[in-house]
Amino acid sequence: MSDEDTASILIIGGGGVGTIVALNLECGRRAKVTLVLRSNFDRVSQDGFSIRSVDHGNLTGWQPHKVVKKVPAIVNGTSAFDFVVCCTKNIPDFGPSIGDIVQPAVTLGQTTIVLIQNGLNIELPLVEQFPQNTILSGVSFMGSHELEAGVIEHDFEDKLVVGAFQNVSVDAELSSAQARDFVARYSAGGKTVCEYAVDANRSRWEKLVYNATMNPICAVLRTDTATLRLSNSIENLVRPAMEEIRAAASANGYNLDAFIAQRMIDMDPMEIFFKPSMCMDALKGNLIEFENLVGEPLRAGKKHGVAMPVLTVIYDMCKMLQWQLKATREGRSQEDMLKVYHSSKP
Ligand SMILES: *[C@@H]1O[C@H](CO)[C@@H](O)[C@H](O)[C@H]1NC(C)=O
Ligand SMILES: *[C@@H]1O[C@H](CO)[C@@H](O)[C@H](O)[C@H]1NC(C)=O
Ligand SMILES: *[C@@H]1O[C@H](CO)[C@@H](O)[C@H](O)[C@H]1NC(C)=O
Ligand SMILES: *[C@@H]1O[C@H](CO)[C@@H](O)[C@H](O)[C@H]1NC(C)=O
Ligand SMILES: CC(=O)N[C@H]1CO[C@H](CO)[C@@H](O)[C@@H]1O
Repeated sequence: MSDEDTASILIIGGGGVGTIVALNLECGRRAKVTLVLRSNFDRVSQDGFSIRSVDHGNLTGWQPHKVVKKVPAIVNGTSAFDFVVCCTKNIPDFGPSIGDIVQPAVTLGQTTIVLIQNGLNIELPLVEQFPQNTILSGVSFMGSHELEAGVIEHDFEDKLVVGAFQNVSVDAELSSAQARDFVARYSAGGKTVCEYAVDANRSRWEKLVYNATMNPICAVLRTDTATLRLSNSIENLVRPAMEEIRAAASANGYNLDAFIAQRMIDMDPMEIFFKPSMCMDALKGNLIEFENLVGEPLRAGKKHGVAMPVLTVIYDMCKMLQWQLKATREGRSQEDMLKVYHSSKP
């Protein structure tokens, strides 16, 4: 553990969002950041990051306190880290779980785990795996991506909402104090907006009005949000899907305002023909985050009897798209696929 004023923070994931989170925490001088990199490790450990940021200006050769290639394991039961922050994509239908990824660096009952990821209910598996640790829920509104290894373009201002995820076995006051502490450290540089929220679920639902609808529809069609508007697909497809999310949010205790669908429809300037993140992932052949962005809100709505026919179709389209992406990545042949199909039949 480090002294009171400088927390030792491990950040997992040094892509668009994780790198800016690291940069912002270090610029406040109340955090010493170790950043876990994967594909860009060689490039960054040699030359540092090249960053073009709306909040921080242009930097070349930037590195946090330390970069590492894999999640460091705790030594002799004491964690070197006050916070472990996860900024990776969250794809529960593939690969190791987020809990297993953070696990080596977490001291039970001590380390605070922060998720800065998209989607609903992503905290639940962590609460189950680490019932004695504080889990913080972070919702980021920044726009930032990696153009090539180690080159980051941060073009939409950082705004982060952080709240404690409540669990009976962790003292509520302690966990909200930890949320406020993280917010203070994140705000210390004075270059970004970071807000404490009693309940970050509300921000998650708000984001889903866009991310469970426009985002997957663009991914399935490999198109942009301007094209959805130009082709008159809003009234029969996009808006009804958005209203289903609003109804599901309301059934779960979060009343979103009546104009939120229109705001989300108008959000991206037409001129930029914006392709949302899931579409970019599909175009690059990466897997999509559809379970937490579409599946969870769908299940949460249905649990309360909300009719969600449009979201159900979007969800199944995503399932097919994910299946296609996996088959391509794994180079499965049609013959192999049929073999699996026939052998799984009774
Ligand atoms: C950063 O670099 C870009 C070109 O790469 C330039 O257009 C922009 O003005 C620079 N911004 C600052 C704050 O220096
Ligand atoms: C861990 O504990 C063992 C036994 O107490 C000790 O020999 C070793 O030096 C410790 N390692 C570190 C890195 O502190
Ligand atoms: C807290 O975590 C425990 C252990 O996983 C779980 O049984 C319990 O339901 C959780 N409580 C809340 C309020 O989420
Ligand atoms: C957020 O929603 C989940 C269920 O989806 C619930 O367990 C949790 O208590 C809610 N609120 C907070 C502050 O965590
Ligand atoms: C992962 C994801 O879907 N992110 C998108 C969520 O919505 C914002 C806009 O609110 C997009 O910028 C992200 O790409």
